[in-house]
Amino acid sequence: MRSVRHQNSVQHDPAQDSPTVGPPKTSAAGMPAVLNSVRHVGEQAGVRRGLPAMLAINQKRGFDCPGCAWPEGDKRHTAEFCENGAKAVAEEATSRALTPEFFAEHPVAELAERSGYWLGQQGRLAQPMYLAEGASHYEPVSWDRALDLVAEDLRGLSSPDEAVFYTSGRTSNEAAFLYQLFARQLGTNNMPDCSNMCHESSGSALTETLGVGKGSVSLEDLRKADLIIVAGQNPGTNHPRMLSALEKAKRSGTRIITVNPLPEAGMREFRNPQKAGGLLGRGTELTDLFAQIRLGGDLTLFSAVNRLLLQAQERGEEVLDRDFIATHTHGFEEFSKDLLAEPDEEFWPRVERATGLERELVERIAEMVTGSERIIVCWAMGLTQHKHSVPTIREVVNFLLLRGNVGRPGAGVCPVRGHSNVQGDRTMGIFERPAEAFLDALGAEFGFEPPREHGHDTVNAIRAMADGDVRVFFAMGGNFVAATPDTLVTEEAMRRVGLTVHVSTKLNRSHVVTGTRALILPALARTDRDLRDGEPRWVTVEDSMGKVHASHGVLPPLSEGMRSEVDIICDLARRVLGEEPVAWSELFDYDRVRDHVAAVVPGFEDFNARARKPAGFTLPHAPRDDRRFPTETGLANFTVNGTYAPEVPEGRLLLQTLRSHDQYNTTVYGLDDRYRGIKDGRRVVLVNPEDARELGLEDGSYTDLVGEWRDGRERRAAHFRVVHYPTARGCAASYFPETNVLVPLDSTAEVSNTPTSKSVVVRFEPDSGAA
Ligand SMILES: Nc1nc2c(c(=O)[nH]1)N[C@H]1C(S)=C(S)[C@@H](COP(=O)(O)OP(=O)(O)OC[C@H]3O[C@@H](n4cnc5c(=O)[nH]c(N)nc54)[C@H](O)[C@@H]3O)O[C@H]1N2
Ligand SMILES: Nc1nc2c(c(=O)[nH]1)N[C@H]1C(S)=C(S)[C@@H](COP(=O)(O)OP(=O)(O)OC[C@H]3O[C@@H](n4cnc5c(=O)[nH]c(N)nc54)[C@H](O)[C@@H]3O)O[C@H]1N2
Ligand SMILES: [Mo]
Repeated sequence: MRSVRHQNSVQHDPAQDSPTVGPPKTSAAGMPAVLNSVRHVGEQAGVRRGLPAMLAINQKRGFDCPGCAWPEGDKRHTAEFCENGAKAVAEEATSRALTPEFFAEHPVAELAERSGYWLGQQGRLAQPMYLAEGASHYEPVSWDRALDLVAEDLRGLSSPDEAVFYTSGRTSNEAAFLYQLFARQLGTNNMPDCSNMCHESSGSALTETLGVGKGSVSLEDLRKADLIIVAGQNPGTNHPRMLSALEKAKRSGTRIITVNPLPEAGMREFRNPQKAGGLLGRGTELTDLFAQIRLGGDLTLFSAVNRLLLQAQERGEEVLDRDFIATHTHGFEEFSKDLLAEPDEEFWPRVERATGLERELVERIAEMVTGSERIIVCWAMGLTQHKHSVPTIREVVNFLLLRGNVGRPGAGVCPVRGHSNVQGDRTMGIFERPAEAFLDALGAEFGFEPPREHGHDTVNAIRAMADGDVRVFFAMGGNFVAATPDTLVTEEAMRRVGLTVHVSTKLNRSHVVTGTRALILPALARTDRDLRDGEPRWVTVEDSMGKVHASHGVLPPLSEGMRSEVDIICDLARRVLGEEPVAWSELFDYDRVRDHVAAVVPGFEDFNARARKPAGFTLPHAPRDDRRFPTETGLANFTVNGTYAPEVPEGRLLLQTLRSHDQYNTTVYGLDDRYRGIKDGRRVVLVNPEDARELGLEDGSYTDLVGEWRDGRERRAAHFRVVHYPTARGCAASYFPETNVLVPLDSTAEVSNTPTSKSVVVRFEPDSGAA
């Protein structure tokens, strides 16, 4: 058997093994957030780079924050950022660069033993590096040679489907558009992206029910809402600027229901760091009602509320928007019949089991709903990463449709996106299952026939790699082997690829667990000034609310060896495909790229002119704009989803894998999770004290987590400190990527195929020791 060390495939430093734990915080932001921002920026970037960067974040002539996809309002503060935005910028704007000497000093085998945190701390990638077959070290290589190497392999494929083109969500619209054009001109739709692991369930559910896979609300709508439900989301850490929007809403009378297994500090009290009062510790209580739900209980909760609404209507209370239902929706009768079929004695015990919530609390939620004219539901990974995520989000849509809460001010769906341009990348065509209309328009604009067969998503790409069917793996950003599930399976799969190529900004695990040969291509990032022939270029991004705007880098790049993503794609594409029918050598000009986008992607007419407006422009959204629903029925669809509770055998808990306050996905900024009271370590598992007592897990003791899945294969994550924590009963929580080793590749959501990162059945075994 392999040693435990190798089973904990995302390596860690023993020095990080002894976290200290204090009580969780009950408020978020305030002065500690500001101090932390300053510390991170100071340590990484210094004053000379750090200060100009901080002043340009989210400003109209500055750059879009590389943190989350939360939109900017029209009025900007001088410092339009949050603590975690500051950390994202500090990480990118660092003044440390990785020299060829660094790679000469550290063999790849040694780098593979380092933690992701350590790798990221070493600095920005600064010149192309090549790992030859059988070599122990990366060596510097010229851009020409690097791109020739990739071109040779791509030209040598027996089918374009032997290549996979992954995308993470920071890529600009311009780069994403060219990247998908390149893959499709080459002849494949193998374009998995981080979205497959993120909001794919939202896209699937919303497209089927409303006809558009995106959110339907604006910042203005949040302020106008009477009720906002925040389910399965931790904005205090992951979308801190959303707290200012919620604070504004509260001030104009909005009520907030929070649905979460964890009492997250950010949803309790917010101390606005942009205001003197907030800095002095005067905060706003955000949550009016907290539903501490069990993991995976949301489908059942929304079904229960919907049933209460239907029953009230039957009693003659006019709680439904009957006009809206009659004019704009399809499937109401079937939905209503199904949800009312069971008698209460059978229905409610199931609700209580699945949600852990009492009937009385669900009834209070229903009362708040009937007392609210305008309702918005916000959600993130707590809703999207379960087996039944798509039915869950469809049921959220049912909930909103019942009272006509789509397509009018102050109401709608608000899936809160992760990466700062993940939504734009999909709009630009990064999708393994592109719409026919998109392919038609693309083919017509450039004069070629795009491939029609669907490509691999993230999970299927890993399967294809494991089967030895992938010869070139190309990643535009991201950290594929660390972000994906079933780490050991994925790493083995990656090692079967012939050539792995990563266009990246920072060193990560995917650079050290590679195919037979590997290339690292260093890219300019959001903060970097992008000059070509002395002329500055700028890109565009789309935020979570469908607003497109410009982003201008401001900092001089650390090294001349970095190139823009667009330049890398164009230079590679012309080597592989020549200049016909796509004139790749002309596409270094971003205005030209935008003209092509305008011709291919609906909503981008006159792109160049509109992107030059300081506030950008908002993409059309048929349900929001005119209550038009471009679904198969031409109406908004009610769907039948039932209820669902994940099965957890005796003596096991359901584990969610989530983010600490000091990380950005696989990028670890630091070792604290301030709001949850954790310091100096990441290998912790949060367990409800009652469950812990039953399982004999003492606070402060160490345990192994063992994943259970029907294939019987052992998945073990060793040496986690038990933390007694007020999470919902039956549930546990721990950080990713350390726990990705436990998420089975085959455990995915129905329809969306998203890994079930928020519901992993685990048992606890005695600590097998520090790695
Ligand atoms: N600073 C920072 N910002 C980020 C990121 C980051 O890593 N760091 N990542 C970005 C990305 S890519 C994304 S997708 C977003 C992620 O944003 P979030 O979705 O907020 O991130 P998670 O940490 O996965 O938190 C999931 C939340 O849902 C709750 N939850 C889990 N399961 C359930 C459930 O079954 N039901 C309910 N009701 N709640 C549940 C958890 O307790 C937790 O509060 O953030 C983006 N922004
Ligand atoms: N268990 C578990 N697994 C999860 C999740 C979970 O909640 N639980 N969440 C999932 C989610 S929501 C997501 S979105 C994925 C994230 O998956 P990914 O997007 O693949 O991962 P990141 O950690 O965001 O990628 C970080 C790397 O991107 C590179 N990078 C950063 N900025 C740029 C840039 O501007 N250009 C280029 N070219 N490269 C750049 C850097 O080299 C950095 O190391 O992870 C998923 N995995
Ligand atoms: Mo994400």
